[in-house]
Amino acid sequence: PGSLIVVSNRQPYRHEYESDGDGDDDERDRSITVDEPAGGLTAGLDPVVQEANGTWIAWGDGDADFAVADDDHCVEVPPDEGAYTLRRIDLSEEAVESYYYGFSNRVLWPLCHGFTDLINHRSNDFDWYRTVNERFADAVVEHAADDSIVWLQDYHFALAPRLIRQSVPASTTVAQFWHIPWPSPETFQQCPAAGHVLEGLLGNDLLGFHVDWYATEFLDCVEQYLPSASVDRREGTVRYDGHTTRVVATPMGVDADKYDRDARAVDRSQLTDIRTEYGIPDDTVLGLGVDRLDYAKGIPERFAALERFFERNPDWRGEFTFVQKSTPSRTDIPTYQRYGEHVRSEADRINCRFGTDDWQPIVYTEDYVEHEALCALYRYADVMVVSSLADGMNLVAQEYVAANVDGDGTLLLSDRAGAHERLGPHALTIDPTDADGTAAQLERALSMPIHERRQRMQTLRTRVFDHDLEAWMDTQFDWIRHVHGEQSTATDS
Ligand code: ADQ
Repeated sequence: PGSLIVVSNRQPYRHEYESDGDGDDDERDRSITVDEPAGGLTAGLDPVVQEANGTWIAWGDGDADFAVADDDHCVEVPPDEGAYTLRRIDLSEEAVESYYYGFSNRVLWPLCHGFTDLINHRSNDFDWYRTVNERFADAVVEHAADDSIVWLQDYHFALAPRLIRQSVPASTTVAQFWHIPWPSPETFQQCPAAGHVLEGLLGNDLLGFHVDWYATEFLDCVEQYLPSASVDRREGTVRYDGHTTRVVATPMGVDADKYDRDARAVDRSQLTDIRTEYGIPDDTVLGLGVDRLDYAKGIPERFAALERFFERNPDWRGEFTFVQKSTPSRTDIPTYQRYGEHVRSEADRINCRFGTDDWQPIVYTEDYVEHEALCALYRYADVMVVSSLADGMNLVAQEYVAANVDGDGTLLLSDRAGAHERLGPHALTIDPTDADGTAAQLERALSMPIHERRQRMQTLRTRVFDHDLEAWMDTQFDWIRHVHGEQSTATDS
């Protein structure tokens, strides 16, 4: 196949332009710092796009002060190598408010995670979502040629695939990966413009989800809301408006070797530094939670289970510390502000209830944690708790396993996270809404014989290493080649 065009909301590189302060705003006087790709997917895709000399199209968030023409601008990245073109779509504040903070994160995010009471659909949001999807689609069409592969990421672009499909050569493959869950038809009923969203996605030649049950629910929704579509469940295809979309489940992995390597490079002194910084007594057993501060992650539910645990096990007071690392996210949305306040006040309340002069049950922090410190926490945490109420996959659970190089940690994992499909039987399964049950699993983890802990972690590690990010990427491109081949055959005949 030909050129590769990746589309995502977040850009892989951010350039910060700092003026030298002389006020003339001359570009040559500015110093430029570039943020490298952060986060699993971006860091994983970047080398692939580099190798393909492709194009990456993304919202130019944070580059607003760059003096360019009013239009989008293109830069060659990485900065000194120029392996591919990053095309930044410049969005107005109003567009961002409605497309990103609006339809994407006040409608599709709560909808797909089953929080229908948090859906907040404002009148212009869908129109802006469509306008932004059109902008991205137009940009893709400019770059697409015969045999190009267009690969869209996530729920910010439900409408673009159909727009792209209608305007590119038949030999161009349009694929998308949907990183969050897909809801049941009953929940999907609450989606404004539901038909447009489904039709948009059916412009893809390939549509990927993390796990089978999201793919199945997607097909259920298509059957229910687009009666003229024909769904072949055995093949996993939908035929709609003269076009076929293949729907697959391809669970994502993490760069396991990197976490393994980076965790081996840290030593106990880094953990000692972390303990000193947060006032964690030296000999306490460590629990860990690492999440974006998002209502889907079940952080208050986790705290409720910890409270139950300390009620039931007074002997563990002073002996077990839970470190919760949260990264504030989407803070322009009031629901997220309220959620943050609730999480912080619950941590305070529990700390007041059980804490002593030299020990706090929960060390809660929203500070930025460097990758090295994160690896130290992953390596030395005795128990990791992932208690999502809904979660497309959850990469944190897999990162913990990959970085747990001494092989003696225990993972408590929500049965509502996509990651449970892969890791379920070997982690300790929890129902995040059941505080008693979760507290009991924590007790079990803390009293588990070392040989059982090692055995479980060994199996988890095998799974995480066998299905790492590279394997996922290979699977994606195998499927893309497969549908590309099917298309060529259909075009030839
Ligand atoms: P997220 O909801 O952001 O991703 P997750 O899969 O856990 O959730 O990925 C978060 C990433 O950010 C991880 O790589 C993690 O290391 C990092 N991170 C999170 N909190 C951090 C912190 N406090 N400090 C440092 N790093 C932190 C969405 C979906 C998931 C899906 C992914 C990928 O919601 O279900 O697994 O996309 O498809």
